Amino acid sequence: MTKKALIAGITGQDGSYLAELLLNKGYEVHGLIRRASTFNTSRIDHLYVDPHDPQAKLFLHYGDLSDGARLVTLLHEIDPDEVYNLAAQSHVRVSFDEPEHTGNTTGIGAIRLLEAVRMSGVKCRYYQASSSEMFGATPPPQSELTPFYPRSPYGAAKVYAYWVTKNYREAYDMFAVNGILFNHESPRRGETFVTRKITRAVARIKAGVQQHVYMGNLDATRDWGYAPEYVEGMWRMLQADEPDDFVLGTGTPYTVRDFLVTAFEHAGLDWEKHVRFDERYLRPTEVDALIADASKAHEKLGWKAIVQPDELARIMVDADIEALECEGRPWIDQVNLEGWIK
Ligand code: NAP
Ligand code: G4F
Repeated sequence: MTKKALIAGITGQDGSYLAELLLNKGYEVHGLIRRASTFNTSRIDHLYVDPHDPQAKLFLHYGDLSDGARLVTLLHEIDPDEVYNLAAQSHVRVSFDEPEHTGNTTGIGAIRLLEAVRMSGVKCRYYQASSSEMFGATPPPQSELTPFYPRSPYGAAKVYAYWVTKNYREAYDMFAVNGILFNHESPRRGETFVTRKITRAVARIKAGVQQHVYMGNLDATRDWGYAPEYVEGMWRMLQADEPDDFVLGTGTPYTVRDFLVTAFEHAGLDWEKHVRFDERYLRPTEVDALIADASKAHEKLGWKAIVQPDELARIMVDADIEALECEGRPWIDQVNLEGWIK
C-alpha cells in the first residue's frame, strides 16, 4: 500500500526537503499551499510532475492554517497516513512586529490542524514542528526535559502548539509528536535568516555588487545543523513504535560572529571590512544561547547530526556563489531586500 503524507508548509525550506525524502521513499505526497498573487513554489518546482500523469505522486492543495473548515475538508479528501505541520510564521524578529498573526498561524494553526485530524476521524500520525526557541532564556544544554522560557511571540506561540500536541496525544490517544528542532539551515533557507543573509552577502560582496551587510547581535550562540538531515529525523519520529517528543541538534555551539568569520574566510574576504551594525536587527528580548542535547534522538531513533556549523557555512557560501554565477545577468535584476525587511 502506498503511504500518503500531507505536508503543511511544503513551500518552505523544510517542507521542500521533506517532500523530496518522502517521494524517494515511495509516498504519495500532498502539500498545503497558500494562494499568493505570485508563484510561491520555487523550492518544490523541481519536483513537479503534471498531475494528469499516472506517475504523478505530488499534489498541491490551496489552504491556510487560519481556515479550519478547509483543513477538515482536506483531511477527508486526502485521508493521509502522516500529517506534518511545518507551516508557521517562522521569523522570530517579525513575530514582534506581527504578534497576533504569529499567534494565529504558528500557535492556533496547530490546534486547527489537530482538530481537523480529530474531527475528520482520519487515522493518521501527526508531526508538530516545535522549536528550540521555546527554551528561550533557559540556559543550555537543552533537552526534552528542559523547562521552556520563550522570549518572543513566536516562541510563546510554539509553546502553545507544543502543549496542544501533547494534550491531543493524551486526551484522544492520537499518535502526535513534537520535534523540538534547533536551528537548521541550507541553501534553501529564507534570505532573511541570519545564516543565509550572511552567505548571500558574502557571494554578492565577492562578486563586487555589494560592499556591506548590516547586522544585529553577533554574540548570540546557536546550534546550526543541516536541514536535509533534520527532515529525516522528523520522518523517523513518525515511524517510532510510540509517540514521543525529541530534540534534534548538533550539540555544537557557534556564535553569529563565528558564522560570519567562517563564511567570509571561505570566500577569501575579511568580514570586519564589510559588516556594519544596525540596531533594527536587534530584538526586544534576545535568546542568548541554544545548544542541543540530542542524546534521546540518538538512542531511540538512531538519529545524529553529521554536518557541523563550519561545514554548513561553507556549503551555503558555495551555493550562493554558484547561484549568483548561474544567473544570466546576475546582480542587475537582483533587488537587495535586506534594506527594507528584517
Ligand atoms: P519556512 O521556510 O519559513 O516555511 C514556513 C512554511 O509555512 C512555508 O511553506 C509557508 O508558506 C507556510 N505558511 C506560513 N504561514 C502559513 C499559513 N497561515 N497557512 C499555511 N501555510 C503557512 O520555515 P522552515 O525553516 O521550513 O521551518 C519549518 C517549520 O519548522 C516552521 O514551523 C518553523 O517555525 C519550524 N522550525 C524551524 C527551524 C529552523 O531552524 N528552520 C527550527 C525549529 C522549528 P509560504 O511559502 O506561502 O510563505
Ligand atoms: O537566523 P535567525 O533569525 O534565527 P532564530 O531567531 O534563531 O530563529 C530560527 O531558529 C529557531 C530555532 O531556534 C526557529 F524556531 C525559527 O523559526 C528560526 O528558524 O537569528 C539567529 C540569531 C539571533 O540571535 C539574531 O538576533 O542571529 C541574530 N542576528 C544578528 N543579526 C540576526 C541578525 N538575525 C537576523 N535574522 N538578521 C540579522 O541581521
